Amino acid sequence: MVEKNNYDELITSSDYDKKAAGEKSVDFIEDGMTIGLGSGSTVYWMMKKLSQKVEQGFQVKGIPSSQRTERWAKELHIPLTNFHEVQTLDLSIDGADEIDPHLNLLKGGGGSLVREKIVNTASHYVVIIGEKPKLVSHLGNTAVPVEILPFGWEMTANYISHFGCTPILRQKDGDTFISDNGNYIVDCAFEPISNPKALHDQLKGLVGVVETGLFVNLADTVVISEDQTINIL
Ligand code: ABF
Repeated sequence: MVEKNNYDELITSSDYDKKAAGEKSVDFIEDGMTIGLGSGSTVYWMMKKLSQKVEQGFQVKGIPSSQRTERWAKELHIPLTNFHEVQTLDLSIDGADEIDPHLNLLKGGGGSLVREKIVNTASHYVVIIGEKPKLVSHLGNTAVPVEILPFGWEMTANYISHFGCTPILRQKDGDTFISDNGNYIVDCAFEPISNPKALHDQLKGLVGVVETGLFVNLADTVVISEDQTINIL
């Protein structure tokens, strides 16, 4: 595996392959590990490859970060566990929407950010599977998802707007999107985010905010393709 630390070089090349990167990320999983199973289509390819190794006798147990991931794991016969049984994980493998040069992430496009952040935080090592277009100089090309409580959501959204965005209540199939945790998500478009941690802390401090899609200082490695990874510079 060629380890790349030249971020700029990676951000320009065009050859990426979601499937290949997802499958390559399985190399980080060792027999006997407890793993966090992320969410999203890229993670699906990781899980398909992992299920083949489980079929060959690989012993792993996973905690899913969304109900969709849990369904995939059951379909693919990947053994599951939960935080009642284990409180720390050896490794998490997850996707992302944006990845900056410090491996800070913008996540939550799929609406699973809260459980993803819990699973990632519980892990000793976090591998993100990302594709070239997701590598950005600053987070904020797309809106930041913020999970908020339904009670008083309009007040919470108004507080959020004071930080320079117009929170949009996420919809799905013509109705308000409800997360796996029974909460709402507002998508908040900010200018390019120069300090993701500061913005996360500001948002997280607001009454009614459950979690943000800004994942700061969590990722350890990003797998870009079958022969390219990025580690913390
Ligand atoms: C999850 O899946 C989310 O945090 C992120 O928004 C999404 C990425 O989806 P995909 O892998 O399909 O691009 O990781």
